[in-house]
Amino acid sequence: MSEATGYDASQIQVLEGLEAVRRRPSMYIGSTDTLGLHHLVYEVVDNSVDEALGGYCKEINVVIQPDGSVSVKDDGRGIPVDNHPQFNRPALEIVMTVLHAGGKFDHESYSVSGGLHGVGVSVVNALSEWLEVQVRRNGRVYWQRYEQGRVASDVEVRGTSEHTGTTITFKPDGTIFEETEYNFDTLSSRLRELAFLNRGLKITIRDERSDKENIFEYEGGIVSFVEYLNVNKEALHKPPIYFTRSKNGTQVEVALQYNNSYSENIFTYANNINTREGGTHLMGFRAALTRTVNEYAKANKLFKSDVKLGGEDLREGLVAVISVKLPDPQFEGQTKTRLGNSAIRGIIESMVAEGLAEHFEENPLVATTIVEKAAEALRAREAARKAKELTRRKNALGSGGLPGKLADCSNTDPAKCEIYIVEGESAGGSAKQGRNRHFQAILPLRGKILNVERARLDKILKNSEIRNMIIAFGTGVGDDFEITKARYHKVVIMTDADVDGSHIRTLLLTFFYRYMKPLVEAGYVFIAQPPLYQVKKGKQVNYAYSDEQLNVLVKSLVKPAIQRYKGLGEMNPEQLWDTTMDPEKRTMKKITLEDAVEADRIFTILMGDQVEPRREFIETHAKYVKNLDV
Ligand code: 0RA
Repeated sequence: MSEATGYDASQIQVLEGLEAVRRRPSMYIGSTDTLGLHHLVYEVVDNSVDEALGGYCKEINVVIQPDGSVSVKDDGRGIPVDNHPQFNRPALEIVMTVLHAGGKFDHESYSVSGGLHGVGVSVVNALSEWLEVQVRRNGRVYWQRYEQGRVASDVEVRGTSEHTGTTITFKPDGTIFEETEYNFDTLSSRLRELAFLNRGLKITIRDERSDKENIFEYEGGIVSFVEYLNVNKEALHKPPIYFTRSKNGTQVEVALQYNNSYSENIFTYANNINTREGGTHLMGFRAALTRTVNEYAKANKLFKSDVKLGGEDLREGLVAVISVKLPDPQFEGQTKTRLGNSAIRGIIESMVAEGLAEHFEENPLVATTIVEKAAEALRAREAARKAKELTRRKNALGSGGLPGKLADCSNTDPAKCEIYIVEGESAGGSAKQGRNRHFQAILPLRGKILNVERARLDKILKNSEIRNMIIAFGTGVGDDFEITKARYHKVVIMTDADVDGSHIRTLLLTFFYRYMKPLVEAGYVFIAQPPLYQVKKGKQVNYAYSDEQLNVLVKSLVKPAIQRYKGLGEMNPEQLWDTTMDPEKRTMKKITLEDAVEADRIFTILMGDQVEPRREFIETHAKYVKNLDV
């Protein structure tokens, strides 16, 4: 940059701004782990999507380069390059280097404020080892390079172009991020979601490291999204219900479809951000759904007596996507993913009630199907209530009412306590002897637990293994689940390293995911990693936790004796402690729920009642299924 004009007071401000981002990156992108790393891409893509929302951009191409950089290309208007009067520098440079300049000087689309997104591309620039931007605009191609957020070259004209658009290529700074490798599937999931949410927008992703490619383009928008979520389930009506309404600058789009399962799956978005913690738009939707279906049933005399369907009855088998676009969204909650704008609740409720009522009038068959499904759920709920009472009463019995099979720990501080769910009575016995009884509790499971994907809560609660878990955890279950009552902050699944063990693990994870989701979200669920082999040479005993480790050990020890562990039961208590339970030495896999869409699909496929998709999934993901860590 030119010394004479460039380095004035405003430039010093710029450097201070970006320096603040580099000093405290988590304030701007949430974290510097792999989540934060992926947020860099989302931030750049969001800017391109903003162009699409304004009607200026039709296609976005993301490429993961072999050198670890990522490029995001769009065919929007291109970032303005003319001189910015306040800074006396090209607008492009300001957008890339000034915090919150975001650049939308004149913008009227729903760009996001607050939350993790919408912090601006300058944040990505600040956290990149280098970043290059190319702008196609005014018949020309412009280019500029930055290093760690600082201008490394003036804006250059590098040719001509008949098109408009922006390409941003950046390499995340390895001195800031703990992890710098991009995951194709993680990026793909978010890009697919964005393509669903923005009907007709074409988003492609190519991985130059592996030659993988995905193209996402959905003419059906969120209707396609609901069909995608339901693809392995049996829909009760086709196509999904869809309507959209706008009022005072707030737009709502709703697609929903019931299936014959018992779980609910609602995805809500505010300005394209997945509001995992729900919020006022979700409350408005729920209230409208309950009210409208009850009103329809009453007006059409579908019930003999005075039946009232509850909100929970209408959730059974419901798959819905709710997408609202609003000015100035307020994001609240622990992960800033709950929509807080209080006025939205009423607005959404009235818009959804109107849209639904209209759809029911025009499609009475669909309306009756939904009423019948909910009425059946109501009957089952009555039965479930009785079963739950039973669990609760047992809970209140003497000695804390804990299950007889539970070997509890003596510490009473949940944050320090762990519970091992152990496959089989014999392994359970070893674990009880080998554990540290101060903070480790053991609950052995007899055989397999019930497949919760194919049963209602009332039946699930009749299963004694499941009841024992609920009582031991102390949290309750389903709608009554309370994370603050958890008696352990680590729930460790410990099963054999064979097909049965992996099946039991999946059954348990499905149960936690469907009925104790906050437990998973809180990061309380772990999978123990017992060794696969014992490798012995004379008195020296080693353990291998993978085939790779085994190979290394065999090479270094020369002619050792190898024992393959088929089950936990083959280890004595001391070995079990040493290899799998001792916090000083063990490794455990934490279960995360980064990608709820994918998790739901996997559980449906693995545990649902359609055989064909499961066979296909297992054939194509055989290795993954063996090690399922959704
Ligand atoms: C500032 C103003 C305008 C567009 C943009 C920024 C813009 C930013 C990005 C980031 C990635 N792709 C982008 N595309 C556009 C409005 C431009 C105008 O008024 O012509």
